[in-house]
Amino acid sequence: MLQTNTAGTSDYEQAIAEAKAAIIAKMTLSVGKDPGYATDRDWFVATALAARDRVTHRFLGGKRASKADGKKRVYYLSLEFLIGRQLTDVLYNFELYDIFRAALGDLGVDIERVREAEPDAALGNGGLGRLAACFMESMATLGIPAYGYGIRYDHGLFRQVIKDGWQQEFPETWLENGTPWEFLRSDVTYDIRFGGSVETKTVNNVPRFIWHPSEVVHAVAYDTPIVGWRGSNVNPLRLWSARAADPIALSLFNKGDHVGALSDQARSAAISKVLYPSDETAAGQELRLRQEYFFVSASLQDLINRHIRIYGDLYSLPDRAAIQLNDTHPAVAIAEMMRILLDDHNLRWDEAWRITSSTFSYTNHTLLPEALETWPLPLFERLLPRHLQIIYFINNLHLEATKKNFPNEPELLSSVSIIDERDGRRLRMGQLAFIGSHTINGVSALHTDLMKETTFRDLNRVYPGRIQNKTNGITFRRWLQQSNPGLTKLLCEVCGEEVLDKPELIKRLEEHADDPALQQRIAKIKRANKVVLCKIVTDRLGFRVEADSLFDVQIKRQHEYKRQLLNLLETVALYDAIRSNPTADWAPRVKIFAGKAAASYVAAKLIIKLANDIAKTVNNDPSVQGKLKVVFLPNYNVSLAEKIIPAADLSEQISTAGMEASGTGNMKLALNGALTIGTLDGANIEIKDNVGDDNIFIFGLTAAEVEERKRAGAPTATDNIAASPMLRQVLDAIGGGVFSPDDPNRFKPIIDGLRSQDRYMLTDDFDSYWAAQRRVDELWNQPEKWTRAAIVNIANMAWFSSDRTIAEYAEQIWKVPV
Ligand code: CRA
Repeated sequence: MLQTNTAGTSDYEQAIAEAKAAIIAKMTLSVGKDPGYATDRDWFVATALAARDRVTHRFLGGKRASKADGKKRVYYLSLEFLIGRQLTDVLYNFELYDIFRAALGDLGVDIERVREAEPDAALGNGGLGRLAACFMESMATLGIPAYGYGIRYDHGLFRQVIKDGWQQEFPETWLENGTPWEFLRSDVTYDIRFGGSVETKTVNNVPRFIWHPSEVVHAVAYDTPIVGWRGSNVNPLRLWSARAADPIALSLFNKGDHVGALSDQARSAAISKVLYPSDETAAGQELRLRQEYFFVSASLQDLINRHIRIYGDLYSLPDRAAIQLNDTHPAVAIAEMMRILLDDHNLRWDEAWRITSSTFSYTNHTLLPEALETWPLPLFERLLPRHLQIIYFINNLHLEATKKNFPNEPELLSSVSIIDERDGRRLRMGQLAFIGSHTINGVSALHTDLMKETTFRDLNRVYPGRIQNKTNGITFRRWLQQSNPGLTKLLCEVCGEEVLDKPELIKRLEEHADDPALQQRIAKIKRANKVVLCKIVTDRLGFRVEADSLFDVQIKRQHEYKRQLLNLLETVALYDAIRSNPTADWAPRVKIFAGKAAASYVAAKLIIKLANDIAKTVNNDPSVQGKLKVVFLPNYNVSLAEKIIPAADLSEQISTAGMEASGTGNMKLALNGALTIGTLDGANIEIKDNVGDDNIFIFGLTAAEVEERKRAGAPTATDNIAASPMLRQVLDAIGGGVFSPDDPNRFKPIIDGLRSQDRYMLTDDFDSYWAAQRRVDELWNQPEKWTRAAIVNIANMAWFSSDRTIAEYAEQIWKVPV
C-alpha cells in the first residue's frame, strides 16, 4: 500500500514530483536551457545530473564510512572498462527508473529517447573490458570497498561503418560534449615520469638509485561513481587523463613558433587520446607502453598516498589493499611498486618484495601466443630505465632460486625467465606478473587447466598452487533486468521478487518447464523482443526480417579463432541445400552477425566483407525467401548487444576448442533464453554442465583432440575437404566468386588459407557443425520442446552471475569479507 502524506499525495506521486522538479532545475540552471527548446541530449544531461545528485550523497557517505572502518580495499587495474550507457543502469540500480520515466512522461518526454541520447562509454574492446565493467558493478553490489583504475580515453573504440560491405573505422567521440557522470578531481594530479637515466650513489654503504627522468606528464583524476544494486554502495571508477606539465612553451610561442609551443602538450595528451583497438593481439608500440605505465604509476601513487594517510606506513599494505591486474596490461605495476618502496620509501629489498608479492594478483585472459605481451628491452629501457634495473634484479633472484630448487633442469630457466632471449631480447610481461603475484587466475575451468599445461606449465612447477580458477560472470542487472524487462517481470512472478537479489531462485522456473501456459508466455516475451530487433534491422539496413524465423546470432569481436567463417560456410551450405531441396523441413532462419575487427586485421576484415557479400546474394534471391536471411548489423557495441541478446534464439559459440578463454556473451545469451550451439571451449563447458546435455548443441573436436591432431599433423585440411562433398562445394562457390561476381578472386585468400593451413581447423569441424545445425532445425520445428529447453537454460544460469565470481575473488584471492 502506498502511503498518503498530509498534502494528500502518495509517496510515489511525491517522488515523481520531486524528480520532475530536479530535472527542470538541472535543465535551467546547469544545462542553461528553457525546457521548451531542449533537445534529447539536453534532456539526457538534465536527467543524468538529477540522478547523479542522488548517487553523490551515497557516494560520499560510503567514502566516509570506508575511511573510518579500516576495511581492506580492492584496486582493480584495467586498461579497459567497457561500460556502455549509464543512465538506465544508475536509475535502475537506484530503483528510480519508474519514477524518472513518469517524471519525464509528465514533462512530455519519452525516457527511451533520452536514454538513446547518451553515447556509449566504449573504453574497451570486448570481453575483457566488459568483464571489468560487470565486476565494478558487482563489487559495489556486494559492498566491497573498491576502486577501478584506468584511462579516460578521449576516444573509445572506433565507430564501425559498413560501406559496400567493407568495414570502415571512424573516431568515436563520446566526450565531445562532456559527460555528466564524472567528477574532475584536479587536486588529485600526479607526476608521471619517463626516460632519462639512473644515477647510482652509495649512502652509508648502501647503494641508492636516483632516477633522472627526461620527461614529466601529469595524470589528472576523473571519478565516475559506480552504483551497486539497490543503491547499496557506490564505488569510484577513477580514470586518468594526461596533461602536459607545461601547458604551453611560452618562450617558443613568443618567438612566433605557435605550433612548436604546443607540441609538448600534444605529445603528453596523446597518452590518453585513444584506446588501442586491438583485441587479443599485443599492441607492441611505444605509445601503448606509455599508456600502461602512465595509468599504473598514477594509480599506485594514489593508493599509496591513501594508505599512508590512513595507516601511516606501508608495512601493512598487504593487509589493507588487494591489487588485481586485469591481464598483463598493468603488469609494470610490479616494478613500479618495488621502485616506490625502494627508492621513495627506502625499504629493504626483502621487505619491499614481501609487500609487493603479497598485494598483487593477476588474471590471465588468453593463451593465444600473439596476445602475450612482450617488450623489446631497448624500448623498455629508454622509457623506464630504473624499472628495467629492478626487473633484472627480480629475475636474477627468481632464477637463482629456481636453479637451487631444480638443479638438474637447466632448460627450465629459459622458460621461466622474465627475459626471452630468443627473438631479440624481450621482456615477458606474463612472467613478470606471475612472479610478482601471490595468486594467478584463469577465467574458466578449461582455460585454467590449459594455463597449467601450456603457457605457465613451468612457472606452475616453480610456484605450485598459485594458479586458481575464477570462471567469469555477468551482471544480471544490466544483462537481464534492464535489457529484458519482460522476462524479468515473469521471473518475479514465477520465482518471487527475491529473485532480483538471489539469482539462484531462477531455478524455480524449471519446475514449470513443461507447463504450456508458461511456455507460451516465454515464447511471447521472446517474440516481442524479436519484433524490437526487427525494427532495428529495418531502420539500419532497410530490409525486413520475420520475427517468426529462428534468430541465429553470432555477436562478438571478429577474430579468426572465433570462426565467424565457419558459420558463413554453413550459411552457404544451407543456402545451397534449401535451393536444391526447397520443400524439406528447414527452420526459417535469420543469421545475424555483428562485431568489429581490429583496424589492422586484414583477414578479419575480409571475413566481414564475405558476410556482407553473402547477405547481399542470399537476401536478394527469391528462391530462399522466408527461409533464409543474412544480416550484418554494423557498429556492435554494448547498447546494440542489449537489443540483440534478448531477441536471440540461437547463440553461436563456435571457437576452435582451447582458444576462447571463457566468453561472456555465451552467458548473456543463455540467460536470456537462447540455446547455445557451441564447441567444448571456455565457459561453454560449464554452461553445458549447468543446463544439461539435452539443452545445448555441442559439436566438434575437444581441446585435447585439437592438440592431438596438431601434434600428429593429420588428417590435413586436404583430407577433410576430400571427405566432405558439401564443404567442397561451398569452398568452390566462395573461392570461385559466386558471392563476388564484381571481383571473383576477392575471397581466394580465405579459401586458399583453408585448403592449405586451416590454422583454426574449420575443415575438421565443418561436418559436425552442419549436423548440429540440423539438430537445431529439428528442435525448432517442435516449438514446445524448443521453449522448454530455453526455459531450462534460463533456470540454470544463476551460477554465471558476476556476484558469484566476485564473491569467489573476494574470499579466495583478495581476502576481503563479503
Ligand atoms: N577477448 C577472452 O578471449 C574472455 C574475456 C574476459 C578475452 C574471452 O574469452 O571471456 O577475455 N581475452 O575474460 C582477452 O582480452 C587479452 O585477452 C577477450 O575479451
